Amino acid sequence: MKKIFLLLFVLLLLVNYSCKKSNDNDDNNKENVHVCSEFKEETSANVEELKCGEEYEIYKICLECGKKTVISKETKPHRLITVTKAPTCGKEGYEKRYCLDCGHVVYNHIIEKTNDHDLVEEEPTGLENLKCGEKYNIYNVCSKCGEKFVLRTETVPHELVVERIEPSCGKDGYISKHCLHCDYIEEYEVLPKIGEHNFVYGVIEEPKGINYGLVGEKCSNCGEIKSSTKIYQNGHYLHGKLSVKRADLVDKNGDKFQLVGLSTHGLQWFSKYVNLNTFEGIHNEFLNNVFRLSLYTSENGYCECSETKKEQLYNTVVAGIEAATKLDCYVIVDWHMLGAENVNDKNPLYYMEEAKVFFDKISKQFKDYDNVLYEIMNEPSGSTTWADCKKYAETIIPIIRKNSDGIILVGNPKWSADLDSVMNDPLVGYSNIMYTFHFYANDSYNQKRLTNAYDKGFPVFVTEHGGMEASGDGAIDYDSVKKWYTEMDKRNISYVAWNISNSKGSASIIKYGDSTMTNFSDAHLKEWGIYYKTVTRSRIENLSN
Ligand code: IDC
Repeated sequence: MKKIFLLLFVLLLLVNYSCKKSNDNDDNNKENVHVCSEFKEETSANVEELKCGEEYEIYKICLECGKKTVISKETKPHRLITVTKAPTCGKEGYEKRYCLDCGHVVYNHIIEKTNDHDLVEEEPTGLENLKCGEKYNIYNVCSKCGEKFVLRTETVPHELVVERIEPSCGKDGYISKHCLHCDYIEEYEVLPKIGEHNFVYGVIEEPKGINYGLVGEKCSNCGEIKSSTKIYQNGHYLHGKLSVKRADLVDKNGDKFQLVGLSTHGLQWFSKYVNLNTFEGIHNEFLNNVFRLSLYTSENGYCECSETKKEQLYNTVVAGIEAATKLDCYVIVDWHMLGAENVNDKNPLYYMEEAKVFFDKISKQFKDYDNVLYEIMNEPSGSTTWADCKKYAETIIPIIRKNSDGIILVGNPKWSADLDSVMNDPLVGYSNIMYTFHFYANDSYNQKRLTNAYDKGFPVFVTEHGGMEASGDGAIDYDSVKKWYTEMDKRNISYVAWNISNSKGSASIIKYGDSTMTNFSDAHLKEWGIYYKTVTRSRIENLSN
């Protein structure tokens, strides 16, 4: 630029000089010699519109004569700028000089990337989709630029486990070290079989306290268990066939033995509770060792229903015996004559023909079951005398005895609460006979009648009782019922509570309307059920002490 100004200055001097020179001549040539003195400047093109590098001239034009004199020749210059972009670890930078107008690049220096990555090893993902032996890469990833670099290649390993199957009789065992995920086996060793099985039936595990034990077939060589069932301290497996020794019920070893349990309600109404699952649910909670099956004779019961219904009722008794047996329990088949609606049924003689057929059939069918007890008349009442009961008993007992030596439970007048009349004229000539006694603790039953009978050597069995009124309803008289339990327990007298059902009345253990079939936890039970559970459980809990 300076140069251009200097040039312009010199040119101006020269022009001035030439104009002066002309002026000098003016004296001689005054009229026709013009001297340029005022000028304007112009360019040969609009510089704004020119492209970089295009040339133009600057003129000086005399304002008087219009004489155009070139002052200078110019070139439109670039408008150059320099931009820089710093490099990063993964990307080059640059310094670039170029023209803002035409884009002409003067230079573009690439600046090397810095390569100072901040590398972090990446956790491999998706390994679960790979098979053993497949390869996968572990990457390093730059936390700044995200660039990934293979760090190493790895192989999906086997997950080895050692499995040991003991040899048994007739079957090799093995130790195998193999992969959990594929067929790869690293080591395999055969453990040769140990002779042949020798299954022996017996106790596999003793019951302890309220915990059950196991009985079944176990191989004496290898210990393999083929089949097993639960047994209980108070159960049939350990106590076996029962018999009567003077006033006492005794077990197979001749030891005093008490049955404590629950009765069903009338099977014509509540057969739904007579099945293995329900009995098991009851048994799990109550730890009872006896169930009583109440086969009502009247009220649409066994003697007052269609043949089809009769067969169903019989099958319900069978199902009840089978279920109780599977649960290591004893079971009472109760000919539940009652006369609640049919007054004739207050006397056992009324349906004696039916009783003969029934007891013959059932005792024959279960002649090999020594856990079945036969209660041949529930509650004679009204005008029924002990003589009537005795006559009936003397008819039925021999029928049962043809098939079974099991315990036979004999009822008596006044709803089986009249043991005095029994004692005056007992049955003679039969073994394993017990007399029943029923009481409802919130009514005036004479406890002495029961305790006296026992104390005088009469075998008695409370096949039905309740803590409430004899109606099967009303409040539980705890003071009274506890006294009954104390007296009975003192004397090894067995007892069964009325009843497993959800019917109305405080005597049924399941809440009215509750539909539970297998869960007999307290939430499903009435006050009576909850309380009686503590009574029955304490029986077996005490056994363990
Ligand atoms: C009751 C039932 C009741 C039924 C009635 C008549 O709880 O739902 O309507 O029998 O069938 C007995 C009887 C027994 C009675 C029970 C309670 O053996 O069948 O059950 N009870 O009244 N003797 C004394 C009381």
